[in-house]
Amino acid sequence: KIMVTGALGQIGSELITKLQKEYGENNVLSTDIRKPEKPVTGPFEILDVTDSKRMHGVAKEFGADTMMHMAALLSAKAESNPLFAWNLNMGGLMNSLEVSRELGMQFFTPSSIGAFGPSTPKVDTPQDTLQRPTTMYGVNKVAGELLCDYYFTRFGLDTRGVRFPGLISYVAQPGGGTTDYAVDIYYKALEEGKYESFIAEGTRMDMMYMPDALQAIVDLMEADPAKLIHRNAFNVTAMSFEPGEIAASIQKHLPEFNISYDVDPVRQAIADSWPDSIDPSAAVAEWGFKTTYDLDSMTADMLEKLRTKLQIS
Ligand code: VAH
Repeated sequence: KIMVTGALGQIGSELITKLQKEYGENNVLSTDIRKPEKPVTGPFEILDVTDSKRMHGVAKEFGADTMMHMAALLSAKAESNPLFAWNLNMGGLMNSLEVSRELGMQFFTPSSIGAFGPSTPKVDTPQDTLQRPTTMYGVNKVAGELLCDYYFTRFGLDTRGVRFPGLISYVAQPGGGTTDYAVDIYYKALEEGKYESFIAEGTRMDMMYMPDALQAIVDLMEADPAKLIHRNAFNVTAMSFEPGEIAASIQKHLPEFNISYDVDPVRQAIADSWPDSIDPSAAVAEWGFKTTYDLDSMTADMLEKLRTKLQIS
């Protein structure tokens, strides 16, 4: 029985559906700080992850044996409110680790390519390397990776996690991220036939289509623990592209589409501090990580699904 925090977020909202399909609707408890706008399937509880008592009570009441902690403030939002980001990201993580320890739950939370900084090797970033991020989000992610490792070595908690790249999806829009341009561009391509990118041309970042990200979570959580050398910060990625390349991929479907640039210095600085492409070989070797979508197959699927969602022929 799996409890998910941040169930209404960009990953959470699709993770719920994936988990219900894999394990049954009533075995997945969705929690989030806000009420769902439209009814969600399966059990739902309002939960502010900084409220440890309520988190413990909700987990115990549900009989959860697995915690997937997805509630967090993303990179750009965290930069605009670093103290709040620290309290939410680290307070929420500590609470979810403590509740998982007290109730003997298996634990998952994602890290990010944001856990790397400007002094990290930028191309084929290794699994084990220098991590001196220059954003509050990155500080939270590095501290989170270390905290999850600590709970494994000190308390034997079965903590697992991946460093996600930018995630692209059509269900719930990301909120306050730096890679969000790669989601916005598909909406704007269909709605306006053009997109003004806040990330500069040539800014290469790792990305992954949401279906592959969700499968990675399930595969890691079901992996044989004896085979895991790493645990809480597996590099995972499907592709690496810069705005011009995703624009070209869209133009194969919408030849009139054009991209222009109005760079946001804050999010550009964040993007510039991250790797260009990371090396996922440890995830492949230790738990069979694989992806099925590349840029062009993702673009085809995103445009098709968004035409339906946005009611655009
Ligand atoms: C962000 N989408 O932009 C998130 C993610 C690697 C990017 O951490 O902050």
